Amino acid sequence: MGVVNVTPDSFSDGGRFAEAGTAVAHGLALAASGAAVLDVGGESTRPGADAVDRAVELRRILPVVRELVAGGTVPVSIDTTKAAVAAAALEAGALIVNDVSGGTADADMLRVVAEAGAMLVVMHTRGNPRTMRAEARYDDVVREVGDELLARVDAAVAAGVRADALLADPGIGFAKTADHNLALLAALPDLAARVEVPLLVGASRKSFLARVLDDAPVDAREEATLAMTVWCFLHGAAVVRVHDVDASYRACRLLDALDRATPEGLVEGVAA
Ligand code: PMM
Repeated sequence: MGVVNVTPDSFSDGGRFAEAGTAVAHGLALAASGAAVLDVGGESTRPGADAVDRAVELRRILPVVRELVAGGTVPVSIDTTKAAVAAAALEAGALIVNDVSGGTADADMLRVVAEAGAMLVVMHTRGNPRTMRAEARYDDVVREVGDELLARVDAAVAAGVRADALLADPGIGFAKTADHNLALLAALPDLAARVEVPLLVGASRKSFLARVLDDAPVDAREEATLAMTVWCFLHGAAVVRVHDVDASYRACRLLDALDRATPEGLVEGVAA
Protein backbone atom coordinates (compact mmCIF):
# COMPACT_ATOMS: atom_id res chain seq x y z
CA MET A 1 0.00 0.00 0.00
CA GLY A 2 1.57 3.26 -1.18
CA VAL A 3 0.88 6.45 0.78
CA VAL A 4 -0.54 9.50 -1.02
CA ASN A 5 -0.83 12.23 1.61
CA VAL A 6 -2.67 15.28 0.26
CA THR A 7 -1.83 17.25 3.39
CA PRO A 8 0.31 20.26 4.23
CA ASP A 9 1.46 18.79 7.55
CA SER A 10 2.03 15.00 7.61
CA PHE A 11 5.14 14.10 9.57
CA SER A 12 6.81 12.16 6.79
CA ASP A 13 6.05 14.06 3.63
CA GLY A 14 3.97 17.06 4.74
CA GLY A 15 3.35 19.54 1.96
CA ARG A 16 5.16 17.64 -0.81
CA PHE A 17 1.99 16.36 -2.46
CA ALA A 18 -0.54 18.90 -1.16
CA GLU A 19 -1.51 20.00 -4.66
CA ALA A 20 -3.89 17.59 -6.46
CA GLY A 21 -1.87 17.25 -9.66
CA THR A 22 1.31 16.48 -7.73
CA ALA A 23 -0.49 13.97 -5.53
CA VAL A 24 -1.96 12.17 -8.55
CA ALA A 25 1.41 12.03 -10.30
CA HIS A 26 2.94 10.68 -7.10
CA GLY A 27 0.21 8.03 -6.77
CA LEU A 28 0.66 6.89 -10.36
CA ALA A 29 4.42 6.67 -9.79
CA LEU A 30 3.86 4.53 -6.68
CA ALA A 31 1.56 2.23 -8.66
CA ALA A 32 4.18 1.96 -11.41
CA SER A 33 6.69 1.04 -8.70
CA GLY A 34 4.55 -1.91 -7.64
CA ALA A 35 2.04 -0.59 -5.09
CA ALA A 36 -1.03 -2.84 -5.07
CA VAL A 37 -3.20 -0.18 -3.41
CA LEU A 38 -2.93 3.63 -3.14
CA ASP A 39 -3.98 5.12 0.21
CA VAL A 40 -5.16 8.71 -0.21
CA GLY A 41 -5.37 10.86 2.94
CA GLY A 42 -6.39 14.49 3.47
CA GLU A 43 -5.95 14.81 7.23
CA SER A 44 -2.66 14.43 9.06
CA THR A 45 -2.87 11.97 11.94
CA ARG A 46 0.52 12.76 13.49
CA PRO A 47 0.44 13.26 17.26
CA GLY A 48 -0.77 16.75 18.07
CA ALA A 49 -2.15 17.45 14.58
CA ASP A 50 -5.17 19.72 14.38
CA ALA A 51 -8.46 18.25 13.18
CA VAL A 52 -9.36 19.14 9.62
CA ASP A 53 -12.77 20.41 8.65
CA ARG A 54 -14.83 17.96 6.56
CA ALA A 55 -15.15 20.37 3.62
CA VAL A 56 -11.39 20.95 3.56
CA GLU A 57 -10.67 17.24 3.68
CA LEU A 58 -13.13 16.57 0.85
CA ARG A 59 -11.64 19.35 -1.27
CA ARG A 60 -8.20 17.82 -0.80
CA ILE A 61 -8.97 14.19 -1.48
CA LEU A 62 -11.83 14.06 -4.00
CA PRO A 63 -9.99 15.28 -7.12
CA VAL A 64 -7.11 12.94 -6.28
CA VAL A 65 -9.34 9.91 -5.71
CA ARG A 66 -11.24 10.63 -8.94
CA GLU A 67 -8.08 10.95 -11.01
CA LEU A 68 -6.44 7.86 -9.54
CA VAL A 69 -9.61 5.84 -10.08
CA ALA A 70 -9.80 7.14 -13.66
CA GLY A 71 -6.14 6.19 -14.08
CA GLY A 72 -7.38 2.69 -13.34
CA THR A 73 -4.06 1.24 -12.34
CA VAL A 74 -4.67 -0.09 -8.81
CA PRO A 75 -7.47 0.07 -6.22
CA VAL A 76 -7.74 3.28 -4.20
CA SER A 77 -8.11 3.39 -0.43
CA ILE A 78 -9.33 6.45 1.48
CA ASP A 79 -7.54 7.24 4.74
CA THR A 80 -10.19 9.03 6.80
CA THR A 81 -12.05 8.87 10.09
CA LYS A 82 -15.09 10.74 8.72
CA ALA A 83 -18.04 8.78 7.35
CA ALA A 84 -19.02 11.55 4.93
CA VAL A 85 -15.52 11.66 3.46
CA ALA A 86 -15.47 7.86 3.17
CA ALA A 87 -18.90 7.89 1.48
CA ALA A 88 -17.82 10.53 -1.06
CA ALA A 89 -14.58 8.69 -1.82
CA LEU A 90 -16.43 5.37 -2.27
CA GLU A 91 -18.91 7.13 -4.54
CA ALA A 92 -15.92 8.41 -6.54
CA GLY A 93 -14.65 4.86 -6.98
CA ALA A 94 -12.45 4.11 -3.97
CA LEU A 95 -12.79 0.48 -2.88
CA ILE A 96 -11.23 0.52 0.59
CA VAL A 97 -11.74 2.69 3.68
CA ASN A 98 -8.71 3.00 5.96
CA ASP A 99 -9.96 4.34 9.29
CA VAL A 100 -7.21 5.02 11.83
CA SER A 101 -9.87 5.26 14.54
CA GLY A 102 -11.03 1.71 13.79
CA GLY A 103 -14.58 2.91 13.22
CA THR A 104 -14.85 4.71 16.56
CA ALA A 105 -14.49 8.39 15.58
CA ASP A 106 -17.68 8.65 13.56
CA ALA A 107 -20.84 6.75 14.52
CA ASP A 108 -21.83 6.43 10.85
CA MET A 109 -18.58 4.98 9.55
CA LEU A 110 -19.28 1.26 9.88
CA ARG A 111 -22.74 1.62 8.36
CA VAL A 112 -21.35 3.57 5.37
CA VAL A 113 -18.73 0.90 4.70
CA ALA A 114 -21.21 -1.95 5.19
CA GLU A 115 -23.80 -0.40 2.86
CA ALA A 116 -21.19 0.18 0.16
CA GLY A 117 -19.88 -3.38 0.52
CA ALA A 118 -16.41 -1.85 0.69
CA MET A 119 -13.26 -3.18 2.32
CA LEU A 120 -12.27 -1.70 5.67
CA VAL A 121 -9.00 -1.34 7.53
CA VAL A 122 -9.65 -1.10 11.27
CA MET A 123 -6.62 0.34 13.01
CA HIS A 124 -5.92 0.33 16.72
CA THR A 125 -5.54 3.63 18.51
CA ARG A 126 -6.80 5.32 21.63
CA GLY A 127 -8.22 8.82 21.79
CA ASN A 128 -7.41 11.10 18.87
CA PRO A 129 -4.21 12.72 17.55
CA ARG A 130 -4.50 15.43 20.23
CA THR A 131 -4.91 13.03 23.15
CA MET A 132 -3.17 9.84 22.09
CA ARG A 133 0.24 10.53 23.62
CA ALA A 134 -1.35 10.61 27.07
CA GLU A 135 -3.18 7.34 26.35
CA ALA A 136 -0.03 5.32 25.66
CA ARG A 137 -0.32 3.34 28.92
CA TYR A 138 -0.50 -0.44 28.92
CA ASP A 139 0.21 -3.22 31.40
CA ASP A 140 0.62 -5.69 28.55
CA VAL A 141 0.62 -3.87 25.23
CA VAL A 142 0.40 -6.97 23.03
CA ARG A 143 -2.55 -8.43 24.89
CA GLU A 144 -4.42 -5.12 25.23
CA VAL A 145 -3.92 -4.03 21.62
CA GLY A 146 -5.04 -7.53 20.54
CA ASP A 147 -8.15 -7.29 22.74
CA GLU A 148 -9.06 -3.80 21.52
CA LEU A 149 -8.41 -4.68 17.88
CA LEU A 150 -10.59 -7.77 18.15
CA ALA A 151 -13.38 -5.64 19.64
CA ARG A 152 -13.18 -3.34 16.61
CA VAL A 153 -13.21 -6.23 14.17
CA ASP A 154 -16.28 -7.64 15.97
CA ALA A 155 -18.03 -4.25 15.91
CA ALA A 156 -17.40 -3.93 12.17
CA VAL A 157 -18.80 -7.40 11.48
CA ALA A 158 -21.80 -6.71 13.74
CA ALA A 159 -22.47 -3.53 11.72
CA GLY A 160 -22.57 -5.57 8.51
CA VAL A 161 -19.03 -5.17 7.14
CA ARG A 162 -18.08 -8.41 5.41
CA ALA A 163 -15.61 -10.39 7.52
CA ASP A 164 -13.65 -11.25 4.38
CA ALA A 165 -13.38 -7.54 3.54
CA LEU A 166 -11.60 -6.60 6.77
CA LEU A 167 -7.98 -5.87 7.55
CA ALA A 168 -6.70 -5.15 11.06
CA ASP A 169 -3.77 -2.87 11.90
CA PRO A 170 -1.97 -2.60 15.28
CA GLY A 171 -1.54 1.14 14.70
CA ILE A 172 2.20 1.66 14.98
CA GLY A 173 2.83 5.12 16.44
CA PHE A 174 -0.78 5.67 17.54
CA ALA A 175 -1.21 5.95 21.33
CA LYS A 176 2.03 3.99 21.74
CA THR A 177 5.55 4.76 22.88
CA ALA A 178 8.54 3.60 20.85
CA ASP A 179 8.87 0.63 23.21
CA HIS A 180 5.22 -0.29 22.73
CA ASN A 181 5.70 -0.20 18.94
CA LEU A 182 8.77 -2.43 19.13
CA ALA A 183 6.97 -4.89 21.42
CA LEU A 184 4.01 -5.09 19.04
CA LEU A 185 6.19 -5.63 15.99
CA ALA A 186 8.16 -8.30 17.80
CA ALA A 187 4.88 -10.04 18.65
CA LEU A 188 3.40 -9.76 15.16
CA PRO A 189 3.02 -13.54 14.63
CA ASP A 190 0.96 -13.81 17.87
CA LEU A 191 -1.17 -10.85 16.86
CA ALA A 192 -1.73 -12.26 13.35
CA ALA A 193 -2.81 -15.60 14.84
CA ARG A 194 -5.16 -13.94 17.31
CA VAL A 195 -6.92 -11.38 15.16
CA GLU A 196 -7.83 -13.84 12.39
CA VAL A 197 -8.21 -11.22 9.67
CA PRO A 198 -5.26 -10.18 7.48
CA LEU A 199 -2.92 -7.69 9.17
CA LEU A 200 -1.82 -4.38 7.70
CA VAL A 201 1.18 -2.60 9.27
CA GLY A 202 2.29 1.00 8.80
CA ALA A 203 5.80 1.48 10.17
CA SER A 204 7.20 3.53 7.30
CA ARG A 205 9.47 6.41 8.44
CA LYS A 206 7.86 6.51 11.88
CA SER A 207 9.62 8.08 14.82
CA PHE A 208 10.01 4.85 16.84
CA LEU A 209 12.65 3.88 14.26
CA ALA A 210 14.74 6.82 15.49
CA ARG A 211 14.68 5.32 18.99
CA VAL A 212 17.01 2.54 17.79
CA LEU A 213 18.87 4.66 15.24
CA ASP A 214 20.40 7.52 17.23
CA ASP A 215 17.54 9.93 16.55
CA ALA A 216 17.73 9.51 12.76
CA PRO A 217 15.65 12.24 11.09
CA VAL A 218 12.69 11.27 8.92
CA ASP A 219 14.70 11.30 5.68
CA ALA A 220 17.26 8.86 7.14
CA ARG A 221 14.81 6.07 7.97
CA GLU A 222 14.46 4.30 4.60
CA GLU A 223 16.68 1.31 5.37
CA ALA A 224 14.93 0.88 8.69
CA THR A 225 11.58 1.09 6.91
CA LEU A 226 12.71 -1.60 4.47
CA ALA A 227 13.82 -3.79 7.35
CA MET A 228 10.34 -3.35 8.84
CA THR A 229 8.71 -4.36 5.52
CA VAL A 230 10.73 -7.55 5.42
CA TRP A 231 10.11 -8.26 9.11
CA CYS A 232 6.36 -7.70 8.74
CA PHE A 233 6.00 -9.92 5.68
CA LEU A 234 8.03 -12.69 7.28
CA HIS A 235 5.99 -12.48 10.49
CA GLY A 236 2.41 -12.56 9.35
CA ALA A 237 1.46 -9.20 7.81
CA ALA A 238 -0.55 -9.29 4.58
CA VAL A 239 -0.06 -5.63 3.65
CA VAL A 240 2.49 -2.96 4.54
CA ARG A 241 1.76 0.74 4.16
CA VAL A 242 4.87 2.58 2.90
CA HIS A 243 5.90 5.92 1.45
CA ASP A 244 8.68 4.60 -0.79
CA VAL A 245 7.28 1.65 -2.70
CA ASP A 246 10.32 0.85 -4.88
CA ALA A 247 12.51 -0.69 -2.23
CA SER A 248 9.71 -2.54 -0.44
CA TYR A 249 8.34 -3.95 -3.69
CA ARG A 250 11.76 -5.26 -4.75
CA ALA A 251 12.26 -6.82 -1.34
CA CYS A 252 8.83 -8.49 -1.59
CA ARG A 253 9.68 -9.97 -4.97
CA LEU A 254 12.77 -11.51 -3.46
CA LEU A 255 10.83 -12.88 -0.48
CA ASP A 256 8.28 -14.29 -2.89
CA ALA A 257 11.03 -15.96 -4.94
CA LEU A 258 12.52 -17.50 -1.80
CA ASP A 259 9.10 -18.69 -0.76
CA ARG A 260 8.63 -20.49 -4.05
CA ALA A 261 12.17 -21.72 -4.64
CA THR A 262 12.58 -25.48 -4.90
CA PRO A 263 15.71 -27.54 -4.28
CA GLU A 264 16.42 -27.06 -8.00
CA GLY A 265 16.25 -23.28 -7.73
CA LEU A 266 13.75 -20.71 -8.90
CA VAL A 267 10.41 -21.93 -10.22
CA GLU A 268 8.93 -20.57 -13.44
CA GLY A 269 6.87 -17.38 -13.40
CA VAL A 270 8.01 -16.30 -9.98
CA ALA A 271 7.10 -12.91 -8.56
CA ALA A 272 5.44 -11.45 -11.62
N1 PMM B 1 -0.26 5.72 9.72
C1 PMM B 1 -0.51 6.98 9.32
C2 PMM B 1 -1.68 7.29 8.63
N2 PMM B 1 -2.58 6.33 8.31
N3 PMM B 1 -3.25 4.09 8.39
C3 PMM B 1 -3.05 2.83 8.78
N4 PMM B 1 -3.95 1.86 8.49
N5 PMM B 1 -1.92 2.47 9.48
C4 PMM B 1 -0.97 3.38 9.82
O1 PMM B 1 0.02 3.00 10.49
C5 PMM B 1 -1.16 4.74 9.42
C6 PMM B 1 -2.35 5.05 8.70
C7 PMM B 1 0.49 8.05 9.65
O2 PMM B 1 1.51 8.09 8.73
P1 PMM B 1 1.60 9.17 7.53
O3 PMM B 1 1.38 10.53 8.14
O4 PMM B 1 2.94 9.04 6.94
O5 PMM B 1 0.54 8.85 6.53
